[in-house]
Amino acid sequence: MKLTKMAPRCGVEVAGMQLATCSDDELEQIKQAIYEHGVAVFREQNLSPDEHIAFAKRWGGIDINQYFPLEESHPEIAVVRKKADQETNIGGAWHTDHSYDQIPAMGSILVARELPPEGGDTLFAHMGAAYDSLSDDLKRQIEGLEAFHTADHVYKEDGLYAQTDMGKELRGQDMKTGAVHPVVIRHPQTGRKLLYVNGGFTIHFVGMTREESLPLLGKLLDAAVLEDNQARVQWQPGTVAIWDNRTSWHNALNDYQGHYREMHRITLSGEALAA
Ligand SMILES: O=C(O)CCC(=O)C(=O)O
Ligand SMILES: [Fe+2]
Repeated sequence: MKLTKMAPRCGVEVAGMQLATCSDDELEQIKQAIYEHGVAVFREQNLSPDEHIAFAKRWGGIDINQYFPLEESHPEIAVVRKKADQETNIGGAWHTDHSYDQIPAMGSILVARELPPEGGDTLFAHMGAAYDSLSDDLKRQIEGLEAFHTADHVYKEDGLYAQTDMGKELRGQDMKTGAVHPVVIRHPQTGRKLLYVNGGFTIHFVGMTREESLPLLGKLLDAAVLEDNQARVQWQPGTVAIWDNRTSWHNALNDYQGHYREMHRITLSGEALAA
């Protein structure tokens, strides 16, 4: 097994191993690499849906996504699909998954099933590098601060997705979500300080209105997506990416209009987050 960094501050490419048959020792090494680098890419895996689920179960619990369509014969698998005649994609802005849950998902195992001829890459950004890049003054301002996260404005009946041609595909319009997390968390395994606010689901800081929060939130979001802290996953048939929602954010590029793209996602359970 060989690990190679994808970019100076984010991501790692893992060669010389098959997820379907890896040893416990290899699994442990992969876990640590993902906790540390935020995302790992594995090529030429050709995981069947059953192998996808079996591997996820070796990692830990599976969280069923409440919004995306599920794979009919394997309901543990969410289908992240954009049809050729759809304009909107899933996850096409910087975000981290499930931060609106009190116990957010640890991460996801995303398998490429059908790719457009070109484009459809996914960008990742490292939230430890993002935190490190903040000025001392900003770090002081957010010390001890907490923020409120929800997904209701995104998925509800008249929410952001409902106003697009993705609206009909999604479930869970009547779900109510909301969670408070520290703005700076410590990674549960590595102990590294990570910025934990995102543009998709973070609404306001605790004790401040949305309007009062926006200037500071904007500064943090700008710092979070500095290009120096990013890595880009270019998918190929057989590619699998596994990411850590605490260490990284992601952004699915929507630059393949007129083409079909389908990914299979299993969401891994996480733990409560603390400063
Ligand atoms: O399609 C992708 O590359 C990622 C979409 C996304 O945001 C997700 O599956 O969580
Ligand atoms: Fe996502």
